[in-house]
Amino acid sequence: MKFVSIIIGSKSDNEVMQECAKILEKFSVAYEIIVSSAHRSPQRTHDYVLNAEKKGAKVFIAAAGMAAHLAGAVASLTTKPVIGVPLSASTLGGVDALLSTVQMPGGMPVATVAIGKAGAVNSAYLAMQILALEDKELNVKLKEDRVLKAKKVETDSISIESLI
Ligand code: RP5
Repeated sequence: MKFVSIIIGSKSDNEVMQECAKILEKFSVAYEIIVSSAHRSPQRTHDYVLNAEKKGAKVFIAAAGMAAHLAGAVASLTTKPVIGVPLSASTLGGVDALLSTVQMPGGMPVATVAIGKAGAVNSAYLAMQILALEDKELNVKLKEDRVLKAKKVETDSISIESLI
């Protein structure tokens, strides 16, 4: 079965990454979420990625904080698209994870999104946009979502004008 694989570096990353899971659920996209660390459990990460690909993972989302090598490690194990979510888990506020995740060498891409909650949400949307290349029904849902977002901007503008 086709699904999105979400790997988080620690249980402490789960709360933010539930924002990603919520969006996938809203669009009825199958996913699984596991804890596996590039540093603390490299063998588990290795075995999981190979197995997940065999089971039908089409896109990987890897989220980690601090010296966040998880997305890069996942990218080294698969040619499926890997989305990296840098998380704020230290006094550096996620900039450490951002640089660790985004600065991949040429030929080993990690599509890196924003730090924290916005990145978690965008990782879900980006994963769905990738799946939607071959899934017309999902593509329609994503287009409808954009229409709703545009309508919301219009509604918000009206309430601001009425305050003047
Ligand atoms: C990273 O270190 C994890 O992704 C997490 O964001 C951070 C801190 O992990 P814990 O010490 O909370 O397990 O590997």
